Amino acid sequence: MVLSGADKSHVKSVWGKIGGNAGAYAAEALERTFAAFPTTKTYFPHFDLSHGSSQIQGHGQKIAEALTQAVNHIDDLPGTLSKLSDLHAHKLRVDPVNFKFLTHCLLVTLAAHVGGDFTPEVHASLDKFFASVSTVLTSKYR
Ligand code: HEG
Repeated sequence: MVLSGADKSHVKSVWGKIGGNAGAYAAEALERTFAAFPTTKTYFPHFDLSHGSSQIQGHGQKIAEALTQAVNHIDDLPGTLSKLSDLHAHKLRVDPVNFKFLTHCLLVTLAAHVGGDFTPEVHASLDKFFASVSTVLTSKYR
C-alpha cells in the first residue's frame, strides 16, 4: 500500500481536527468492534467490556497514541510501529482479519464525528493509512 502525498496530507489534516478526541474516538471504535464483530472479544478475556468501561477507555487512549505516532512518522511506519508489530504478532497473536474489523469501525466512528470533513477523498486516504498500519502490525504473524 503506497500512500500518495495527497493521502498523507488528508490523514494529517483530519487527525489535526480530531485533536484531543482521538482517545475517546478510538475507545468508541473499539466498543463498536466488539459489538459488530464479537469474535474480537476473545483477545480481551481479561477486560471489562461493558459500555464505557475504564479498560476500554484506557485501551482507546493507547491505540490513539500509537496512531498519532504513526501519523507523525507517516514516512516510516515499519520503524515507528516495530515494537507493536512484535507484540501483536508474536505475543498477542492477533489474526490479521481482526485489523480489518477494527479499521472498519475506526472509519465509521470518525465519519460519525468529523461530519463534512469526511469527504470521499479523506475516507479513501484514511482507509489506505489504516491498511498500511495494519500491514505493519500483522507482518510478522505466522
Ligand atoms: Mg492492539 C495492545 C495498538 C489492533 C488486540 N494495541 C495494544 C497496545 C497498543 C495497541 C498501543 C498497548 C501496547 C503496550 O501496552 O505496550 N492495536 C493497536 C493499534 C491497532 C491495534 C494501533 C490497529 C490499528 N489490537 C488490535 C487488534 C486487536 C488488538 C485488531 C485484536 C482484535 N492490542 C490487543 C490486545 C492488547 C493490545 C489484546 C493487549 C491489551 C492489554 O492487555 O492491555
